[in-house]
Amino acid sequence: MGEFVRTTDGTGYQYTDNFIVTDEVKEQFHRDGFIILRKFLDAEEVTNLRTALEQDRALEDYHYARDDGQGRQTKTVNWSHPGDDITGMIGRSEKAAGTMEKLLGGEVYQYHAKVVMKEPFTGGAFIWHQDYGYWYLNGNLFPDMGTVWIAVDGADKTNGCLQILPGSHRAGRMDHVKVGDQAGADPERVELLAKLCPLTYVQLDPGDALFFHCNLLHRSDQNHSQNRRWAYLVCYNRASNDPVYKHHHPNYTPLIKVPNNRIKECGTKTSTEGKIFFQGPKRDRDLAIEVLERTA
Ligand SMILES: O=C(O)CCC(=O)C(=O)O
Repeated sequence: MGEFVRTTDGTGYQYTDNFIVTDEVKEQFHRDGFIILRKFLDAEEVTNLRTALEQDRALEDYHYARDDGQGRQTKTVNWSHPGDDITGMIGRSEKAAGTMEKLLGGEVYQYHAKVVMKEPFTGGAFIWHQDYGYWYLNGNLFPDMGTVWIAVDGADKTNGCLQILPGSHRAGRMDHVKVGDQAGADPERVELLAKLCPLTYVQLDPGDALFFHCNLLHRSDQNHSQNRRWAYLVCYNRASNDPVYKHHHPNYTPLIKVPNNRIKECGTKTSTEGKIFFQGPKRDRDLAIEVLERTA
């Protein structure tokens, strides 16, 4: 990296109630592999979400850690179905699910949701990967999948914000190889692609959201700062892309969408009801690593 560092500062759309996914927005998503919606959650919504997550016992009870290969661990809590609490209402909202449907071109369902907890001074790193690098192994035949990554806390270069290679999704799914304790995209390919798709730091304020395609290469650094970096992610799959293997994420389960005002109506409520948390040893990365080992 030279002195000049690309960031997403100043890019993206300001989300308002009138926001619609125009052809231009869709074109951008297909060209770059992502769009940013600033103030996707307004101040009240993101404050409620943060408060709810901070009070949510499930984060303590169900989180799991993975070695990041650099001496630290990533900390994540992951569940299958949207419930009726604030996390579920966000995932089921028109502005999240409806926007993703327009970007991916058809009905979607929640493939899973998660909170990535990058704590001050201890938060771990994620190596370069495509989500479809894992999800392909789960029997999702088409890359008709995407994630909305919502900043619960401010995310910048100092606390390990997401880094992306814009446009890299157009390279298609890449081989993923074992790197340390994680499965990451072939490092040589990543390096070559980074020359054409310059690395960009996704700096977001609380409530801002990144919608990204499942083949977009992304990673994030450890958190060496005093500022926590939590994010809430909802991953979607097209209804038409029902996975052909039974695995630890759900098959097509109709998503009951709700109007955006239901997010505020929820206040700071959280509930584990109907969510189905990952507790056992089968996680995306474990599974991916196992499959890689079996097929190596
Ligand atoms: O939030 C991050 O830093 C990265 C999360 C991620 O890439 C993942 O959970 O697959």
